[in-house]
Amino acid sequence: MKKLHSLLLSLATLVALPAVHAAGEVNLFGWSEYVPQEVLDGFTKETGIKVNFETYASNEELLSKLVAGAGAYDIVQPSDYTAEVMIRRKMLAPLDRQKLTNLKNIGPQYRGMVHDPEDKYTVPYMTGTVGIVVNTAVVKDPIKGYRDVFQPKHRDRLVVLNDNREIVTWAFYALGLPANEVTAANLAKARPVVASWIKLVKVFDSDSPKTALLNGDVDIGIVWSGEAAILWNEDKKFQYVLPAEGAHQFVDVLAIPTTAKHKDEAHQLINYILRPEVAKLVSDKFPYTNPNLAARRLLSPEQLANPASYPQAGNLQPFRDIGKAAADIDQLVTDLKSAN
Ligand code: SPD
Repeated sequence: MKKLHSLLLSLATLVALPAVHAAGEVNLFGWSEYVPQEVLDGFTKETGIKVNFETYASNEELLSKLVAGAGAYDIVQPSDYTAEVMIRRKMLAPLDRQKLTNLKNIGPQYRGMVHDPEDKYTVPYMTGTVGIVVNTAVVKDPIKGYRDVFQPKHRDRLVVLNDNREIVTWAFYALGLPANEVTAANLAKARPVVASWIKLVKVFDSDSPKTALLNGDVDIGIVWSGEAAILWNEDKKFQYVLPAEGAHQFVDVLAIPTTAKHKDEAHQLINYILRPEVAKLVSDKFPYTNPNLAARRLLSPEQLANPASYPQAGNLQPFRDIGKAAADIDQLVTDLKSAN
């Protein structure tokens, strides 16, 4: 009888094997054009853990898909202000610091930031700015800020991010309004400005705004700094300008949703990405500002001299959680785009 029992136990272990295999995967939901496939392949090669990777192009898309597919994602990559929203809504799990031994590589200036003051839920992945790219072979006038970009003479020569919060905030900056004071009165002031700007845009693209510039379809863009850095690497005629009126500085983070089913694997992947040589691969492919100072030490002087990746100065401001006003921004831009 004892023998039969132990046989049954061993059989049960065998039957349970697929469950062990199922734990050997991790579902990453990240920004498009941001996580090199070779990083994920390197992790799988070393650990045997399969990485399923889905992408999004805006924080709003991340939030809605995460709510709809709760449990489907183990790591997400929100921007700082969206992480703030997720922490408030209890959508993020506290991180186990003991499993994140490489956290020490993140620079002190990127720790204890306003979106996660105790570094309880988030790990900085990449930081960057939103600025203007000018094809200086074509555009000879000085472009210093948003009002220089959105001029009738540039109609159909512009690409901008397809990001409602960004677009409305550019109008706030141009009007001298604080970026995070999204009141009904301020939105009413921004509305005619955004309406006139939208009419001039040829391409709205958050995934790869560089493409329209590279193809020569447009001459000026308002884009993520990493996109601008790639353009500058391609051709020095693509100059990056941080708008004088103010520019958005973001920190995109890695975090684990409370609903994640593979939290241990998620910690392993985050810790892997925090390795200097792995974080360097991210910079090589997507040259944003790397908050991993140990990785930065591995970059070439040319990489560090890229003015879009590592800008010298600027009037930089972070976005904050603005609660329900985010929906008002979406409504405003959706209305104006459909009226266009
Ligand atoms: N393709 C990667 C883009 C990353 C942009 N993150 C910043 C978003 C701020 N709204």
